[in-house]
Amino acid sequence: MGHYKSNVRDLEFNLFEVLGLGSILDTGAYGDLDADTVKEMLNEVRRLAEGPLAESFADADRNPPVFDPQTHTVAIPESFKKSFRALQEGGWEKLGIPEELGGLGVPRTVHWAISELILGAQPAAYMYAAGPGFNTIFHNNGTDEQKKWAKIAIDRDWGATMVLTEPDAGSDVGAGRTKAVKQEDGTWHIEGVKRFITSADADDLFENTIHLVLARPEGAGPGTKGLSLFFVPKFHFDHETGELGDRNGVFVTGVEHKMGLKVSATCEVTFGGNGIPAKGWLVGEVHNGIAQMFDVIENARMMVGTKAIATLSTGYLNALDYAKQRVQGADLTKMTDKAAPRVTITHHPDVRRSLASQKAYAEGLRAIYLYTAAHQDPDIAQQVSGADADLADRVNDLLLPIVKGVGSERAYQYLTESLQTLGGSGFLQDYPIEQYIRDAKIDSLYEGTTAIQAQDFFFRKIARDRGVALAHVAGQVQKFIESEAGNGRLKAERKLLATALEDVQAMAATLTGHLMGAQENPTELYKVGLGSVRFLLAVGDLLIGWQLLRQAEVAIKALDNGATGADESFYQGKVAVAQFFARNMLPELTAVRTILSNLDNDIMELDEAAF
Ligand code: ST9
Ligand code: FAD
Repeated sequence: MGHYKSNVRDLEFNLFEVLGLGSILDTGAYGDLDADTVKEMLNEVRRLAEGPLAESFADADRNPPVFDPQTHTVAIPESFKKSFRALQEGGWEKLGIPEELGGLGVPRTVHWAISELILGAQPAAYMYAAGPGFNTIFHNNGTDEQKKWAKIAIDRDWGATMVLTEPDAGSDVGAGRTKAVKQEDGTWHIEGVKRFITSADADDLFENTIHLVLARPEGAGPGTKGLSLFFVPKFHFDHETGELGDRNGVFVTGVEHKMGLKVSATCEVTFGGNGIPAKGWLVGEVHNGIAQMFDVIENARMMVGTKAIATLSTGYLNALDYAKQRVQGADLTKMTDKAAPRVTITHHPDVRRSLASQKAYAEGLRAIYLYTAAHQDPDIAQQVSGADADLADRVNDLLLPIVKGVGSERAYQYLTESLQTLGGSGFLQDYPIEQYIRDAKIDSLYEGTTAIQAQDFFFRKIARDRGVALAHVAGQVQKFIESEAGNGRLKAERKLLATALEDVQAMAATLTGHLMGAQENPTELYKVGLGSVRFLLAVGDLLIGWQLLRQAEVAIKALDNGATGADESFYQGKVAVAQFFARNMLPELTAVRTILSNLDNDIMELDEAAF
């Protein structure tokens, strides 16, 4: 048995019992795809994930990629390559792309549910498999001619990268100095050094790799708006047939030694500077680089959040498995009886508190990424929240920093609880959790750190949106609060949810007040910066509480309808965990509200020397 423990039952519950995907599929909106086929797909990928994908998880960690500076290549462990090929043979890396490009055209909810299984079992395989997705985005943004290249790249299974970061341009992408020099034939020469580029070399996994690179054309303005997006292949190729030609002047010049996610090669990449120019093509022949790159970033942020949540879920299920078997100590009520029978640790209240917290965040966050995915398809959004296409888009935008920022922070936080459940054994490499923690830490860092997610959430997704998407989601929460959900059994929890909603609305008003105040007094903005991560996490908790209670409502109905056996336990677990979260986590938002309402700039005025 490999390390990975999936939760297909919960995925199916979300898709079919909560989001009602079955009735949409029944309309024929997704061709022949029906609920049974989706369930078969989930189970097929589960087998792949628990078997061939999971198999190389530890080996690829202990034997990370090796860089050869002579050849500018990276050697990836054979065990991992075998896993990757199993993924590719199943064609799963093309799942989410449109049918006309060779994909299956499934709803985004199905795409992300299946992605969770891959990301939980072998996250780096998902990264190396970015080619078809990235090339779809290139296709969408490209000229008619470039669309053909994208199709070639997809058909030939080429790898792909997203290339933004430089030594002096991390969060501040607009500080990038890599330049683009226009050539007489209409192409560009890219010159500069990028760092931290995922999958920039991939051993022999692909015959070619295409890089989507942000660079500044000579004479262009400063900041992100002066950047343009270029298509830079590793090997030139015949633009009609795809046949490979000469090596292009883009070379990997280093590979990082990392804390986790080691088998995902993180590369320094030098454009030009090796005697061969790095030739690139301006994507779409328009200078609109940062907006085009954000098409990639939005998908990658969704991926990172889903990866973190997938890891928390398998961490929790591994901890649960261990807790059910580990015998240690007596029941607390018999603590003075030294001869009392020893019990499994699931009998200890603190272990139960911890397991319930892990379960709540794993399942609550899963519900959130799937609710977000539901707003990536207008027809599904309409059914799920009544949003039209424009509003669905805004809701998706609003929720992406929650999926990414809250998903990564809470996953890392609660994975330490998973480890703690195993006691000292959790610290050992005999169990996967220490690796989960190391592999998941990156999720709060790349694709925009949590601070960046929190600012994006407040300034762009709320203030700039004039609160439209937030009001829509808050309206959905309010509707639930006012409903009779739970048939009398969730009354107290809906009240707790009502308080949490009020708390979050008060926090939003406080931060908005500081934003307005900044017109008069610019340092008021510091208060937004001081409060924004807490606010992001608070909204995350509100939405998790709401989603868990919605699930509890569905579960209560199923129990009332006479669910038995494993189903009965599943639904009981849903009700219990929703109540646990409402009673144990939601009240904390009142304290956060108080903290945010008392923000001051003292810490900003403190001399650096005093830190
Ligand atoms: C990285 C990669 O870390 C790590 C993992 C790689 C894994 C690869 C595999 C992935 C597989 C995924 C599969 C996908 C499958 C796809 C399937 C498809 C079918 N939303 O606020 P301003 C734009 S990579 C949208 O003034 P600053 C917008 O155009 C490195 N657009 O920003 C805007 O103009 P306007 C990741 C947004 O102050 C313009 O930017 N690095 C958004 O100039 C300027 O906006 C980072 O993430 C948005 N949320 O710059 C950097 N925000 O306003 C983090 C901005 O006119 N830093 N735009 O609309 C930031 O995000 C900064 O806030 C900043 C600031 C750079 C945007
Ligand atoms: P910095 O930007 O220097 O941030 C340092 C600290 O300061 C952080 O805590 C941050 O939150 C904080 N901070 C910075 N600016 C602000 C601000 N304005 N407000 C508040 N706080 C702030 N990049 C790519 O282009 N392509 C890739 O494929 C890719 N893959 C990666 C893989 C790995 C393993 C790693 C580690 C990185 C990868 N990156 C990639 C780069 C990644 O996106 C950046 O590391 C990330 O955006 C943060 O930039 P930085 O490391 O320079 O940190």
